[in-house]
Amino acid sequence: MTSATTAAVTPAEHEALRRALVLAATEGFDLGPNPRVGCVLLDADGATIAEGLHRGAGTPHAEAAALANARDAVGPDALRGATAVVTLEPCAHTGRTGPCAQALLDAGIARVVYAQSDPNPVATGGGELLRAAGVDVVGGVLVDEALALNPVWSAAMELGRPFVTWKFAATLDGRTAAADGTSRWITSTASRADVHRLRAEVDTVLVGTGTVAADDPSLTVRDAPLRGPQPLRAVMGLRDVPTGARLATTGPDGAASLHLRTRDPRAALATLWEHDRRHVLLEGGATLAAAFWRAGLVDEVVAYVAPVLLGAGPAVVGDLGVDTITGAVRLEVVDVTVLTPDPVDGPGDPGPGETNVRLTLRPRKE
Ligand code: AOF
Ligand code: ZN
Repeated sequence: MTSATTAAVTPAEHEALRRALVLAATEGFDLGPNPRVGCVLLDADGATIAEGLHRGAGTPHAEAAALANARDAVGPDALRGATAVVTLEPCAHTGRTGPCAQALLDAGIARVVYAQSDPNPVATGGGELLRAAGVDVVGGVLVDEALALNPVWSAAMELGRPFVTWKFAATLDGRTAAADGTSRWITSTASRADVHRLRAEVDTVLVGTGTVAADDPSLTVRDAPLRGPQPLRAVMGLRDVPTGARLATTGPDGAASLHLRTRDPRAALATLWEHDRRHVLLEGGATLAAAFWRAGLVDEVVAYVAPVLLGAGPAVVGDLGVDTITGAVRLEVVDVTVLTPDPVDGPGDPGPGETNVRLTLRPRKE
């Protein structure tokens, strides 16, 4: 990995990289299998020739978009000796589109400044390829900012599997239903709306076949703006999914479902990875959640907690194999948000109009 101090780049390059980060953050597509990437091309005086950004899998990469824009604006010759400033190391692979490192070389680019090294093992190597061809290459500038642009994508690429967020909604004593199975309404309208916002941020929602049998959930995004396709509705387990199950039969156009016939969380994630999935929202139930914890495959927790006590009923998570306090699974809290009721829900009404708390947590790294 190459790292660099800001001294290795000119003020114009530094400014261009900031501009590329803003471009990617404001106009890039932050869902699906690919990262948000921005690119700015500078002439020898540090003036901007053209900009480009990536708009989602299958569309041109940021570098290719910037090169095309430059050719339209000033013609191909203006690129000889130019500098490309990119938020991510240019790719070296032929995937959905061609290799950007080669495209930059072919255009006559003399210098490349990038932020994050490409963590994708399939695409990495562009920096070396360019350097070997005689291009002046500086990587590792504004890395934290570039990582913040694609935190889930970056984590998934490092892990080589989808990033897993476990979501649950429960009473203060960690129960998801009463002893007789009834569960309406434990969490508030605001909590339930927030779950839809959360679903709209992931590419896959995963439940066990037991949850399908018990609750028949539809698992679609309904009450939140959808910026991309509906998440894939994946079901894991050996039991059959009933032919009339909501998640297999109903849903808006493009809301696909997939049955993973495995009990092994790692195998399930490997299959989802093959389907280009980067972010899985684990939504139930307790046995499935326990299996993911036992396999060390939970990366984040989002907990909706209602001010309700039941004292009996199913717990949010099954047996974790913990029999003494030193074996406890310890998490750290990264965010606490109070979800206040909307006045139309009737503040103080049991259930819909109550105040809930959303906790975001991460497993502690030993
Ligand atoms: C992008 N946009 O601007 C850059 C990317 O599936 P492909 O062929 O589109 O390749 C995706 C990989 O290419 C991605 O994981 C990343 O490693 C690299 N660079 N990808 O989608 C871009 N520069
Ligand atoms: Zn590329």
